[in-house]
Amino acid sequence: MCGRTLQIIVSLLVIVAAGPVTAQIISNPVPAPIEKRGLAVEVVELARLPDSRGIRPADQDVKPAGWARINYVRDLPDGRRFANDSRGFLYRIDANNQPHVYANLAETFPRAVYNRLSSGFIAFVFHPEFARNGLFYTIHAEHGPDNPVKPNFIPPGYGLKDVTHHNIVTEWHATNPAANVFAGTRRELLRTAHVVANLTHPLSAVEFNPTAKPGSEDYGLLYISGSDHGFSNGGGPNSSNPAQTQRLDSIITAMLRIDPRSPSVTGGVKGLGDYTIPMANKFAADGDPNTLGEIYAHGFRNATGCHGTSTGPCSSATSG
Ligand SMILES: [Ca+2]
Repeated sequence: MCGRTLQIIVSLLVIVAAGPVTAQIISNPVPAPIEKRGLAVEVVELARLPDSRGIRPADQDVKPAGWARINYVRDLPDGRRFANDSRGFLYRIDANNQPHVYANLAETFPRAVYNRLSSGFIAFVFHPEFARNGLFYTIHAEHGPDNPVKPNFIPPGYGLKDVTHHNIVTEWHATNPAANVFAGTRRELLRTAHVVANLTHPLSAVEFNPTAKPGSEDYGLLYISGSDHGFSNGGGPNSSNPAQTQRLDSIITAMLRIDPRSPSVTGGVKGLGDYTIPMANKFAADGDPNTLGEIYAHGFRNATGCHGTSTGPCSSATSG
């Protein structure tokens, strides 16, 4: 009896021990233990963005008491520093840490929606060759109903009548990249639709791989987000819909990697929007028209961006 019990316990231990090995689907990219080496981080107040409280009604502002709503701070190689207030302003912060409006997205996009934590003017990034080509990229969100612009992508099975919000990726072209106030043109790259009640988990990041060098495969390719467009918990009858999150004919939960140049310029393959599919992407060259070529990785609920590292072009954390 005692022997059988021991045998059962040993069998269970073997199963328990084998569990993590069989469940492991990726290798640990940082196998060595993390060592503490005495580094410390000191936080110093450098700049304060202008007070943007009250620029719109309280019910259209997710945090009306917040002085400003900063999402990103980016530095250009020429030394200029920029930060965005998601209420719709891109600021240049001068050498004395004083902010100046570089571009006014609140004025440019009157249909923008500001009532969620990630909303309004959500993200921006400069092209690695901004000094020469004057290109930078933004994400903002708009109200869907009565919007005169049609999305490039609506989740499969839904139609225009279901669309609640739009997620928009825009390319801006500064005529003079050295100018301290934006003047130039812009072009819409991609517009995707939410069909859940709230603007939950919108497109929220645009990034270039900062470690990519000119001539390398990843150079000049734009990474976008990794978002379930609220299908986990965005509210209303269309949320809590796991079937929407596991398809390769859809960008729901997908991090995208695109060549932001129009196919009319590159002569390459057009994506959902006005950009070119990089043929190095896994689903671009798989010979399957039902898998979207702009998908770089998928399965994200709400990725927090895509950051170049020494171990690869992109590392990201996802919440939830
Ligand atoms: Ca494909």
